[in-house]
Amino acid sequence: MKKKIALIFGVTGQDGAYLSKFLLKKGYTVHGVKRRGSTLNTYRIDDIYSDPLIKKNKFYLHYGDITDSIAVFNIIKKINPSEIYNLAAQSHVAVSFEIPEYTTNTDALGTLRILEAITKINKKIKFYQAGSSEMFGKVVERPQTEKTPFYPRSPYGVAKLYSHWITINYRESHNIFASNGILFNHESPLRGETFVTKKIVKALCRIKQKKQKKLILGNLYSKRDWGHAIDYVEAIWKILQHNRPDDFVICTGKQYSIKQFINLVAKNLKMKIIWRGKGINEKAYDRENNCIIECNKKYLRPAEVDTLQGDYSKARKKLNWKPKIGINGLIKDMIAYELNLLTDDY
Ligand code: NAP
Ligand code: F7E
Repeated sequence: MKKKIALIFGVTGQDGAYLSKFLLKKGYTVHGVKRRGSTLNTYRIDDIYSDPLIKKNKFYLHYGDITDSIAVFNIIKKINPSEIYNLAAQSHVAVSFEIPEYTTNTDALGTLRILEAITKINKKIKFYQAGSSEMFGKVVERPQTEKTPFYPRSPYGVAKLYSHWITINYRESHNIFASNGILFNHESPLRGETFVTKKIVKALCRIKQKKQKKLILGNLYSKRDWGHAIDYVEAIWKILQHNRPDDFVICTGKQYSIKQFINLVAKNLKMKIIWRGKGINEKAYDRENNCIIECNKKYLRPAEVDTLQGDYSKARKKLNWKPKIGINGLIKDMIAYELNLLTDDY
């Protein structure tokens, strides 16, 4: 079999870390692109990275930024990978309202830069684009499939939609193997700290151990179709191993509100919580009547995505993929990680 070389943009993120480990296990040589920062941003991949001079596995890092066309071109030319995974993005929906131009440069034009480099360097390189259920936004049907019309509700969603269509356009006009994953929310112990699931799990673990008093959230009633990142990186890989380039919805088919997610986390932690009040004044109290969760307008978005629920029938049929970890497995994994950190903290 020909040696497989993967190049991952966004290697330091949640999915980048899980995908790197998955591909290394499959025998790939993995190259990742990371941004230079004044602080270290490699904590999610430190366990697989080792000094190039004492290398144990085939994992290499390169400095780069997908807002920089020259860097993108030079890295692809130098590595000449068999597969490119574009996971790099300003991925926070709320933040995209504050920095829409930067979000567009990264999440939309970044994709164009990679695709254009592929057409100039080697049209045989396979390309994966990390699309999002945020493109469905104000959903026009339920559940959402590959055929559901898009209606993005944020600069992030709009930028991802550009990437979705430019990927299809390069596939059709340049005849390259370019595929879109349309991934619904997926979480894990490695999820960024400002996303709602991680915020909830971390805070409730800390509150239970009396290391924090309160958690402040925004909208408790939006609904999401949450899966585990471990399952979703397998789907990402399968998308590029399919016999032809195509687009796939990846999800669990189940949805929960933020409030239901909180209740499930509390139940797993054996914490009793009582809800009182309505709207922005809704609060949760513990057994001793201390307020442990409240809402603040600061965390509401200018436009919300109220409900997401996908249908993964196409991925099941064509990729033989289905999610293995349900919401309770996900929550247990996230809680175990946080409690372990708190133990290390003593
Ligand atoms: P994440 O944890 O936020 O990781 C994003 C990665 O992109 C990080 O490695 C980040 O680097 C990098 N990045 C950001 N801006 C960049 C730039 N200008 N140049 C190069 N790299 C840059 O996101 P994730 O949850 O792993 O998601 C992976 C991808 O899937 C993203 O494109 C996201 O939009 C998309 N997606 C995610 C979900 C989800 O639920 N997780 C669902 C659908 C789609 P730093 O570490 O330096 O910040
Ligand atoms: O918000 C509500 C918030 O930021 C989920 C990204 O990975 O998935 C993610 O985007 C919901 C929203 O994820 C807080 O209003 C309430 O309705 O965890 P989130 P997201 O916006 O769904 C998609 C598929 C992606 O592609 C994105 O990259 O939770 N919510 N209170 C809150 N959200 C946050 N972040 N913080 C709160 O305090």
